[in-house]
Amino acid sequence: MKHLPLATLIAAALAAPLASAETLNVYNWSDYIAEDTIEKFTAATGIEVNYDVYDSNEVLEAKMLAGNSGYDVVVPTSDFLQRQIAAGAYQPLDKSKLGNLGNMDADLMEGLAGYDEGNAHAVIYMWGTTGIGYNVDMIQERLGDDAPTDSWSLVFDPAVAAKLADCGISVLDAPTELLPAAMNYLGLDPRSTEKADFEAGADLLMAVRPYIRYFHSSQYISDLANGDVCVSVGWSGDIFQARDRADEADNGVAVTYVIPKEGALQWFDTMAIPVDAPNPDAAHKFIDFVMDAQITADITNYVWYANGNAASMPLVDEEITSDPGIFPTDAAKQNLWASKVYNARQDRTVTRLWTKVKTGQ
Ligand code: SPD
Repeated sequence: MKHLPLATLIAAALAAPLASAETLNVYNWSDYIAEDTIEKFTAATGIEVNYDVYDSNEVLEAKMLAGNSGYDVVVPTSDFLQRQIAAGAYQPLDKSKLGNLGNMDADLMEGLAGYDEGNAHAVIYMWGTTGIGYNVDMIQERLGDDAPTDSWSLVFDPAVAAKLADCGISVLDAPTELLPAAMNYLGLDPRSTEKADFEAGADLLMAVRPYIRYFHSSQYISDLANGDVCVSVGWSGDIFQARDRADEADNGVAVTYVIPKEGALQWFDTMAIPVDAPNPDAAHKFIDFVMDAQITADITNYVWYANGNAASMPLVDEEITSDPGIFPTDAAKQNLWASKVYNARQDRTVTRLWTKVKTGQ
């Protein structure tokens, strides 16, 4: 037998426990978890976590449909979840391993069942709306007291948007959210899948395209907070995070989020386990850990998104539960619409129109 040098044997012995440590690979949206959630999970379970982030359902979907992503837990939005379940991308949850399932809000989970029959594959992580964040002073300076800050006009009316081009309008790079918002503004059904309606929405976006500085789904948090853009079509909690960052920096930037009076998309992000997850057992432990009332409350208190965990609500800061931008009023709820699941043909139409809008050609 070949004799190895002592230093090599010592190095191997030291490395052994690390090599055998259990790991979990999580793929979540950026800016979407409390600072200490992962640390607490590892302390509670001994499972090390590799944590990656994305800011687009399309990016996640490409990985899920290609397979072999290596991820154990991912966070698709409900409409994308449905399409990916149909493609066989997720494994059924083993509910015997999810002792905290009873913490979830029964009504919200029933709503999710419209996308995932019997809640077989996913549980709600967070939910929110897609609306408008704006810099209060910059808008006032440019549009005065008549600024339509409660309306999609702030972005979709070319005469208004033109006046805001210099301070910067950003828009989510999320075609399945922006086209319906534009359609809704035109008085069309935001859940329509008619080609002509998608085209009308795209035409409206083309009319304001010269005034849009960029399309991006995470950069706007810091840009709004720093006063580098003055209007962002964005996700509710992200805008509140921008407001929070500006407050903490004490930089004189005042950011506000509004659900426009014409209505907005309400969406649900969910936790699911890819069909080929390397460590489904650890994935169940992670999902169950997150469903703990205190852990979910900590996440909501940090990221400013509503969650689907009824037991966590008494532990959520009152500043959050009482904010109508996070928990819409009953009146605002009347104008919210749910994500529509597109088939492949509709998806191609939306993708083609979105490319046209983004390139401005
Ligand atoms: N920074 C976290 C953003 C989470 C947004 N989820 C996507 C919702 C899509 N409708």
